[in-house]
Amino acid sequence: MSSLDVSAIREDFPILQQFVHGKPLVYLDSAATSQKPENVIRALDTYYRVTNANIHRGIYQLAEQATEEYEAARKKTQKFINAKSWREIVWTRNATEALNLVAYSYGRANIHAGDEIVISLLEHHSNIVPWQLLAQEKGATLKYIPVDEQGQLALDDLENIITAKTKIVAVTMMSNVTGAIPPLDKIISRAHSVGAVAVIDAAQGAPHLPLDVRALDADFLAFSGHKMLGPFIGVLYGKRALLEAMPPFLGGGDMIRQVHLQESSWNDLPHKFEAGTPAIAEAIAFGAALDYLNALGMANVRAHEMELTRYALERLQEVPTLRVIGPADIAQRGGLAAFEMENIHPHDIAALLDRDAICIRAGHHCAQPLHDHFNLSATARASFYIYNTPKEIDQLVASLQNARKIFK
Ligand code: 7TS
Repeated sequence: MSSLDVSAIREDFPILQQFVHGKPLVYLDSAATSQKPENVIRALDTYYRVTNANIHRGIYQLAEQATEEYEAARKKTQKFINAKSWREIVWTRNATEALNLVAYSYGRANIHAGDEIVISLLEHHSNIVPWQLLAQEKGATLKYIPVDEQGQLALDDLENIITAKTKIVAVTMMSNVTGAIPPLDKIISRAHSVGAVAVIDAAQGAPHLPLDVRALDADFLAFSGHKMLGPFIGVLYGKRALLEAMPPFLGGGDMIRQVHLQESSWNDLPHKFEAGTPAIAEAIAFGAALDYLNALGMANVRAHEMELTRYALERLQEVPTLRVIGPADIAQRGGLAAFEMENIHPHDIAALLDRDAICIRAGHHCAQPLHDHFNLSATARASFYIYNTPKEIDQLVASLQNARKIFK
């Protein structure tokens, strides 16, 4: 019994009605990008048919309406993550750009030689490389919170990793490989006890888990709209006092108050961080995606994914030589299963599954240090969302059994 009415949900996703290679599409790659419901597609369509104008400058009806809808979507985002103010919500291209914004703007103003930046072995490259660049430029040290054998963060030594020298702690809310959901409260309170800021990569967390930035006490938090039913747009949340004190990231129109020949002054938050014409239609349609998720309830989304994951882990055990990585405890993991199979490369698994119209991902999933740690060059990964069913997991397992026979 699902917490969601999945057959009704599936009706809302046009792409899921599709046949690939003559078979119904089984989409198990939502960790890469989610599919989009009718109301999001309609919001994009309506924007271009009815409202299209540039925002924040036109003194005419269309421009005012576009601005109003764009800013209304920001307020929906504020509510969705329980931020204190809409000024704390900055639109970006994606989670990657949001994390880079923090590394460039906050990082370059606050990190000095000898400082330490702490991240974890679970991180996606988006939450590794910006910190490497910052540490190299400033002569700072990059340290890693290790993982245990189940692919969950090991916090036993946290006090020796996050120290008085630590200025930034940047960790994921959910691993896109092991699915691990780290105990962020412990990490954030340790960061704050040494005066460091906590940056949370919620690219996988925000789409799948209830999220309250104030309860979490995150200083910065980044996520991508496209992984949570929305279009290609990203969000950076930052505590207002921190954002106010930060220098701009990109310069240009909209982010300024006044421009003179040699210097300029900056616009109010959040516009200071939104140079140039933003992704207006995408922001508005992201608001529609949040309407959709709010109507389902994030607690129900989480419960549905826990049920599916429990079923998937159980059924995948039936496939000989298949080994799933990640925590065994469902409460500690999100809705995905990365795995390896003896004698079959993950790319071959994905290619064989594609013949059955099953979409999974194969590779290092932009988490190469984690794969290196486990001595894996690649894994195959099935990831789940609100529209996936136990029947699709049965199809996945049948197709994997068939792949094993072919490669035997
Ligand atoms: N952080 C995590 C934890 C992610 O899983 C991803 C994307 C990102 C950051 C970057 O998001 P972007 O929207 O800025 O690209 N993860 C994946 C994935 O697992 N497969 O494709 C993209």
